[in-house]
Amino acid sequence: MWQLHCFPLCPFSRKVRLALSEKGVQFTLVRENPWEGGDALYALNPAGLTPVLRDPNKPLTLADSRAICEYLEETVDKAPLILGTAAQRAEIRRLVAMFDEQFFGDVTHPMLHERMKKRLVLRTPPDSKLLRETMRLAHEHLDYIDWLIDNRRWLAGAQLSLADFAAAAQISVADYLGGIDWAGHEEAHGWYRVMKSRPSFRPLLTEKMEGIPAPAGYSDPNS
Ligand SMILES: N[C@@H](CCC(=O)N[C@@H](CS)C(=O)NCC(=O)O)C(=O)O
Repeated sequence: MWQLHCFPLCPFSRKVRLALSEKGVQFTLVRENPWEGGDALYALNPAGLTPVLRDPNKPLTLADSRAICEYLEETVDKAPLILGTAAQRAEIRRLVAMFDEQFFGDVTHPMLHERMKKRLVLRTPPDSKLLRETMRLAHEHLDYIDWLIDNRRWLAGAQLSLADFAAAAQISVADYLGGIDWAGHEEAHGWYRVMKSRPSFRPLLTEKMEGIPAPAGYSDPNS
């Protein structure tokens, strides 16, 4: 069976977990703390990053969430997530890249640093000025999701796609860390409630990161 090396608040691992579940692929979780720089993770992925997806029986080791999702798309027929015409697939990939890079850089990464790493590893208080700027940038990203949902059924078009899972994975981590304020974002909030209510999302929402409690409403699909 596949083993996914990850930690609960890794947004890229969450995207892979959602893709695996949507496609009905069985997997188990193997806990990694990439910030510890352990040799075992570097042996699996020379970049030292999670996620890594490994099948010890084949043996086959895949690293980088986009490479992993593309592999799953090419090898599992069920529930295509990069679908449609070439232009539609390009739009899905554009949005996946945007959430993986811009949203992560502007919002998820600073939230993880300020509210997870400083608490668990560095043992220093968060920088409130930086957190305010992160929340401001989160609003800009949510404005764009509002616009997409005003104009499309799902983020990339008429079909549910990997773009929705990439975005929801990033938002779910930022939300766990208190970085999402839905005020003024009815469209984005409605879309996220639908994503949260999918069976593939349930295991993510009930999982906890030790030492960091999730805020009220985080795991409630109606909230
Ligand atoms: N492009 C990579 C990014 C992976 C990544 O940045 N993973 C983070 C965790 S969210 C990591 O392992 N960071 C190393 C650290 O925290 O020291 C992917 O899509 O898989």
